[in-house]
Formats: sequence, C-alpha cells, structure tokens
Amino acid sequence: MRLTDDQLRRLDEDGFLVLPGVFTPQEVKLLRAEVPAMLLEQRPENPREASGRAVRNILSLHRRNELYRRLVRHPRMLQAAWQLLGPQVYAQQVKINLKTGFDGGGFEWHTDFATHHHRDGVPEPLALNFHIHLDEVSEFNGPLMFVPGSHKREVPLQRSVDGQKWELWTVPHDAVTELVNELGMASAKGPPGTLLIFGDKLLHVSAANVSPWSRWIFSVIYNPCSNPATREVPEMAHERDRRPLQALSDDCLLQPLSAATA
Ligand SMILES: O=C(O)CCC(=O)C(=O)O
Repeated sequence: MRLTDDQLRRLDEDGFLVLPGVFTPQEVKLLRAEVPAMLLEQRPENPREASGRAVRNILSLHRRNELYRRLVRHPRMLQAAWQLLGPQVYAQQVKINLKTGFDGGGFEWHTDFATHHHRDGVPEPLALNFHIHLDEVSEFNGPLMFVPGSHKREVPLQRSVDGQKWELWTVPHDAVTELVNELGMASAKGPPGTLLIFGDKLLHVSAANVSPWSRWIFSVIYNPCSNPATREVPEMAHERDRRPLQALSDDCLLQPLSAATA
C-alpha cells in the first residue's frame, strides 16, 4: 500500500496518520484468534501490569507465531514503510499492547526516540511505529494521544523506569504543558483494522483503561537497516535480526497456516 501525497503531507505536518479500514474484519478476526494461546504462556515476553493481574504486552510475537511473522512482512505496511524510509528496513520491536479492561495501565508522556536513542543507541530518529487496532479504540479504552507537530520540536527529557523495570525517557509535565497549549492534542480512535503510523519524535501519551472493554493494539516499529541499535538490550526490546524485510503477498494472512509463504 502506497501513501497518497495528501497522506504524506499530513504525516509530515502532524507526525501521525490514522487510516481506517486497512485490514479487513476477516483478517482482524484471524489475528485476534492467535492471541489467547500466546497470553497463556508464562515467559518474560509476556510482562504483566504493575498490579500483576493482567498481561501488559505480548512481545516478539513474530518469533512466536506464524501469522504474526507474516503480518510484520505485510505489503500494506511494508510498502508504506519503504516509501518513507527506503527499501531496507528491519522490525525493531513487535508487540501487542493489550490494555485489558479495568486493568490496563497507561503510558507516560514520551517520545519513542528518546528511549531508542539513550537506551538502545539508535543514532537517528527515523523509525516509524505502525499500529493496527485489533479492537475498537474509543475515547473510553485508552487511545493514544498526540501533540500534533511536536515531532519538529526539541523536548527536554527525564529518565525513569516503566512498570517492566526497563529504562524509559519521559517528558517533564511543564514542557508538555507548554507544547499542548501551543499545538493542542489529538487522539487516534478507530474501528478494528485501523492502521496508525507515527514517527519516533512525536510526543504522545495514553491513559489507563478504566472501561470494561479491552484495547488490543498490534505494533511493529520499522527502522532503516542503516540506523541500527548500537547497544545490547533485551531482544524483545530491540530485535537482533536486522536483515531487510521482504514483503509477502497481499493475501498472506488468509493463506493456510501450514503453507510456507516466505
Ligand atoms: O499502547 C499504548 O497505549 C501506548 C503505546 C506507545 O506509547 C507506543 O507504542 O510508543
């Protein structure tokens, strides 16, 4: 899938792009059906919420599950990533953020590049985060919220640790206040199958999910092969396979799971 000139302009100006209907209800149903079995696995790639009750993320699932291995190579994402980043990209991090109803915690104000740079040693803010809504994402179940245009500003950072005890660089609230007062806020809502693309320097946040409805979002971060991590971090935080991804066919998610498609 190639982005139109208008979509490219909006992504450049706002730092994010919300595209409903990129993945079909049938594809989303297949992707969702793979989740319960992975959720039951007791492994470090399934870290829990601080409360300990619910799984917070399912990480590295493209190395654990054939359908998600295909999804990372899906042309509806990969061709857009190539258009924006050039023809050689690798999957830097792959996960589902589950934000389970009532139990799913939020994410503090941050830019992804701050952590990619200071923790992983990624040189340039080039990576792009591609999200697919596996649930309806509404104002009620903790959508991502952005400061449009903030990717063109330099923001101060503070080092903290997240619920998984990983290093995380967040943005002090007085700096957030200044930017929000000037640039406003927007949220990424949409039905299952919506694709959200946003850049490494965009300031964003999301609140805890206080609704009964879970908010499963799939995320793959594509980074140019020429801009890799230079520090060792856990593989689920930054994948070690930095070879360029090849696209599969557009119907790759619909092919029988026993068939080899790569
Ligand atoms: O899943 C969320 O609510 C936040 C995710 C996020 O901040 C990110 O992908 O960088």
